[in-house]
Amino acid sequence: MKEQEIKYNNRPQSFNGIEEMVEFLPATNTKKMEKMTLKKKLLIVGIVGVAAIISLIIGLLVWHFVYRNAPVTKAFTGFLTITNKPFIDAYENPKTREFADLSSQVTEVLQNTYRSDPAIGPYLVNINITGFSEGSIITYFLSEFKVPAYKASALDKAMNELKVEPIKLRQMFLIVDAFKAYPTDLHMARQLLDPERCSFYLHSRPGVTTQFSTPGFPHLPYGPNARCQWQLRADADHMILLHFRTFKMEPCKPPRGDYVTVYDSLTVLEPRIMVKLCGSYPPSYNLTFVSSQNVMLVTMVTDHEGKHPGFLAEFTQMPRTTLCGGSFREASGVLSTPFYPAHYPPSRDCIWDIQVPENKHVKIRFLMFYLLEPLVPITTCPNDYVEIHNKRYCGERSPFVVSSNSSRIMVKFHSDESYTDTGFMAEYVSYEPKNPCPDQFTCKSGRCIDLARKCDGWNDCGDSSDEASCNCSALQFRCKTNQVCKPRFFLCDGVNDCGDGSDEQDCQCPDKYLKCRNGKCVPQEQKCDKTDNCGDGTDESECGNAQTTACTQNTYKCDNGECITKLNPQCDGTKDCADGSDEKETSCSCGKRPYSRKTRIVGGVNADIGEWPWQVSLQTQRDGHTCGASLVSPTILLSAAHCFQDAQGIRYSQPNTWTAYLGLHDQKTRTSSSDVVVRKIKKLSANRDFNSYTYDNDIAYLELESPVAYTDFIQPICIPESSHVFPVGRSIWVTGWGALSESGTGAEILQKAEIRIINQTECDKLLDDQLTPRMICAGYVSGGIDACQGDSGGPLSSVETNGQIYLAGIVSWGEGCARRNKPGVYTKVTAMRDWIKQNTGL
Ligand code: 4AZ
Repeated sequence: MKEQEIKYNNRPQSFNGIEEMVEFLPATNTKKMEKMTLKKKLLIVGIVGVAAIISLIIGLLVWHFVYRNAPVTKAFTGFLTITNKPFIDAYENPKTREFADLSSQVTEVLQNTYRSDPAIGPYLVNINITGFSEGSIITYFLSEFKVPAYKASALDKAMNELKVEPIKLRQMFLIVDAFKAYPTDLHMARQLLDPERCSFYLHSRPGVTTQFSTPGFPHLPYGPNARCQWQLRADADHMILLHFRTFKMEPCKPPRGDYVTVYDSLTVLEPRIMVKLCGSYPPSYNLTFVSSQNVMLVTMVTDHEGKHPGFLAEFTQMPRTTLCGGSFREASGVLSTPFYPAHYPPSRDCIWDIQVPENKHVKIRFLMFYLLEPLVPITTCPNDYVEIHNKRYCGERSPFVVSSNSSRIMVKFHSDESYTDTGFMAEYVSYEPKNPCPDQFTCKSGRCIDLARKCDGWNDCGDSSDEASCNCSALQFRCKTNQVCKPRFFLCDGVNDCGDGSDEQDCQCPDKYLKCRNGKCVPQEQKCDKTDNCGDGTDESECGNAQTTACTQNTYKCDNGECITKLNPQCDGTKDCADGSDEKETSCSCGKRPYSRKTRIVGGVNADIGEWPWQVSLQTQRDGHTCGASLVSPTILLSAAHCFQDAQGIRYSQPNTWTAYLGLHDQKTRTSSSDVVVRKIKKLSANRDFNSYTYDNDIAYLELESPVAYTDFIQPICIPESSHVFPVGRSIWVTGWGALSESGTGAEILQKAEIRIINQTECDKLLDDQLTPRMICAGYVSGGIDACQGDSGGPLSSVETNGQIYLAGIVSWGEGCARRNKPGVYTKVTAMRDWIKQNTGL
């Protein structure tokens, strides 16, 4: 109402204004008045016109001088070859007279060459010779230009097309060849140029391994805002083998953060980057690189924050060879990229010509395949690739098979001049054309799998051919679209196992109802009404900001006694409790893996070193490894009560029967590995309510004789609060050195298996109603492994969305191991939270 009044009042006022002006003009001499008005009008038009032209000119001048003509700085790094001069050692040291002399000669060559091109010459500011290397003499340079903005792209083009001519300099005749220059970041190039500023020049000697590291390693972390370079050289006709023994940099934060770059060149040349590294790698990761020539450059650029140890690297030289591939005439054999498992060298081409006996056919099984380059389409594979039957393969691939319908197959490998990877490792076998997989199932792809894996609900072939045309058993259901049989316990578990959603279709609540985690349906309007209508907290757990509420078993209790409704608020990065206790450092510094990268292992189920640093091996003198356990503090382990039942005259219930091995990976090295810490047990206490018939309350804690220091291999896992929910579909892992098959022997290397939490009701049906509320079920998703004898007491580790890892369960029991439709049973840690707190104080 008020607004309208204002609008009404304003308008007439402004119209009145104009009308008033007209009215006040003298109305007696209309002619004169018209003339005057015309003159005035012309004058105004003239003034406006002139002003417009002036502004246009000013604008153009501003644009010309400030933008179009404004000088921009451009820098190029590159190299050229001097073909009529021998290399001498003194050229390796920028401080020698010989270096200076040759530098000034090449600078002159470059100056003359640039000047001969009008798109380049006038803009040259500076030339720096950054190094020489053998072959004949390769000269590396940095050239700087100042060029009007509008001529910058012409300069780029001219530099790209520039050719150098043989040049006579005073008495010297330099024949130069193979000029190449690439745009570079001047700031970075200049910083690396300064020899006083963290630059190292290293030459490998025959048979000697030369080490280098980030400044201060291993006692001091590397500095912030660092620009370091290590120029590595080998003798003529040699190549360099560079290996990072330790690599612990800041976790990757692309596109910024700390990174180390390895170049197949002596200077920073973008197209010669072999690898860019960040984060940390476990010692088992083969971080080894091979150059194509006798030089390499390692640079390190760090940002302004973080404290990390850095790297320790070493390099050796070996005679240059481009040999690879070859003729293979045996019935079977192995092939791999040059220097596998080191990264293959850049600029290589190999051909394997494989011919098996005439009456057989041949197939190649790629067991490892890593030809990954950043930002390269894996459909066309333009850079590095393997080519068979005119089809290119690249990227990172899980094991696959390529078959030939003849006795011959040709495998081509190509690497371009930038970015290298681990490469591939493959085996070829000959086979009877009529029976490609004796005693096994032949997948459509030619792969062979165990007969037992046919129709088991898992896509073992990779192309689902093992799951086609199966009769579903009583414990299975059939997916709608692809007709594949899947275990019934996959129904309604929130994961789209069929791919078409048909296994999750009839599980929905009616319209306007919300589905609770426990399967109940409640009306939508009950969501976030501060009443736990589901009975499991679902309808109150995702209500924006954490709200305080009455405490129930489904709410998170803060240290100040208040309870909040938010789902899994612990250590999620947001302070939800008024006192901040859900984010307190003491309870959040757990469940972290020191190594961010994974080792690439053949076989798949071996754990990586340092991947499960809370995993403990509990051993007895008589039996060796007997049970697993999880480290939850410097002195406390959690394990299963049933491991500590006296039996066969052995006092398993006594602490002095046991020894704990922490930081262990391979049982063979338990006494020799420096990563392993051994502790006797001071105190052992099983849950008094443990029932040895039902395995209810299967939990125990052990106290180490003395605390352990946390290392890259020893870390605690987080204990979840009782309200913590582990939803289906999230990665959950079981690990241990238990039996590899139901009646098999234990593993030497720590094993891991990705499994899935299974709906309690479904699992109870499968296990004949043996579950109690203190148990959870989890079944395997692929690989056919499960927890088994010897895994008991070990962790069921849940990787939460923030990457932190929580102890969801403790390996407890099962009907056999990895049997179809017989998931493993785990002690539910959330149900034991109070017992843990009362007994350990944690
Ligand atoms: C055992 O005997 C055992 N498949 C542990 C776990 C499972 C089976 C047996 C689960 O310690």
